Amino acid sequence: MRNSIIIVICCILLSACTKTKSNESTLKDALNGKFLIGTAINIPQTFGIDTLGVEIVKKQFNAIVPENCMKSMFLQPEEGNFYFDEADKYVAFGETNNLWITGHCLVWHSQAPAWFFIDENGNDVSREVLIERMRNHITTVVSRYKGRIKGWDVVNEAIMDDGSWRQSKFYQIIGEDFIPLAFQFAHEADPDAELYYNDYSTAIAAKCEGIVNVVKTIQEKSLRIDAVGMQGHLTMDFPAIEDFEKSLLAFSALGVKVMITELDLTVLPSPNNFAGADVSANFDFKKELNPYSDGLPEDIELKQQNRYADFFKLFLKYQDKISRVTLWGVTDNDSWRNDWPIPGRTDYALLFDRNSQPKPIVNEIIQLAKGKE
Ligand code: 9MR
Repeated sequence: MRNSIIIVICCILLSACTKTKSNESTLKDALNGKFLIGTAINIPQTFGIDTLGVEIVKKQFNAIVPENCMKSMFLQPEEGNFYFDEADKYVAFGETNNLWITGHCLVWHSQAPAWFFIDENGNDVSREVLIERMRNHITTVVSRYKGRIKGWDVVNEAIMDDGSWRQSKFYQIIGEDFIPLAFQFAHEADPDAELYYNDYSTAIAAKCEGIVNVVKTIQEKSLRIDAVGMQGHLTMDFPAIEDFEKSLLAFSALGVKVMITELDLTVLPSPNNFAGADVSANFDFKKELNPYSDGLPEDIELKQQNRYADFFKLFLKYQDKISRVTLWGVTDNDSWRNDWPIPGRTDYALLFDRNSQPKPIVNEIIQLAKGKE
């Protein structure tokens, strides 16, 4: 008799647990109908080697972007020799798992192969040659994934923090026109694909204004542009959320969607208050700049959680203007923040920890999305 009572109690407890489990929400379920929730994926995830990472992607996210494998130095390391193995695998991963697939990025001053800008003598190519190389690269890549890649970061990071033009080879050789031309070529290759301009530190007013002008130029030429990607490489004190909000509204007022791309939040001290995401920045390693190598203190974890929550509250407030929010990596292990702008640090920038477990912020976002906070 006693045994059967114990068995009944166990059964009730078990069923209660199972019930809680099956009621457990995920990011993509909770945010369904508001905006897509995406993540960058790396090569081990693309190839299914990082099985825990892949599980998180499938369970929690409904959109992906390739962290590296579609940059031009990887796709076309030598003129005319395209290497698509990893990009093909990336697109197949997205299709198999029913994810919104973004391509990143067609035109970027960084991670472009050196040959792109020079002739056989090492001199800068002419404007005509560079336009032709840009057309060929964009056309080849976009046509290959026509109808499969749903949106492209066409131009990445062309404006400086002060609003001026970045003196990239694209700008120096072609002039301001390189942006509308890139959008034109991408649209010609896949008229149904969404096209985006993507940049970091967009909350800086001058930079925001520079980007607004870029978008207007594209629109004045009646070219397609669907969204501005506000890269969300946040620090604990940059940017002020009010500034982020102002920029979000300025972009939205142009009649395009806003996407929060590349979201992560470093908890590490910035050397010389450095912020942004300029990949060429590099500072020497110092022990005091790597304070959490043995674990993150609870108070810092909570501060980070609150700051993440504040940003998600903002995203939810403007869900009608935002089409996608994408994290720049799955777990803290994957994050580029561990190696930038100082190599070899231990950062905690993402939503899932080094053991592939969701941090408390994941549930908080879910509750916020359900309107429970
Ligand atoms: O996270 C990416 C890192 O692994 C690469 O080494 C780096 C250079 O290609 O690019 C990082 O991703 C960048 C993105 O493509 C564009 N915006 C800034 C991102 C962080 O640097």
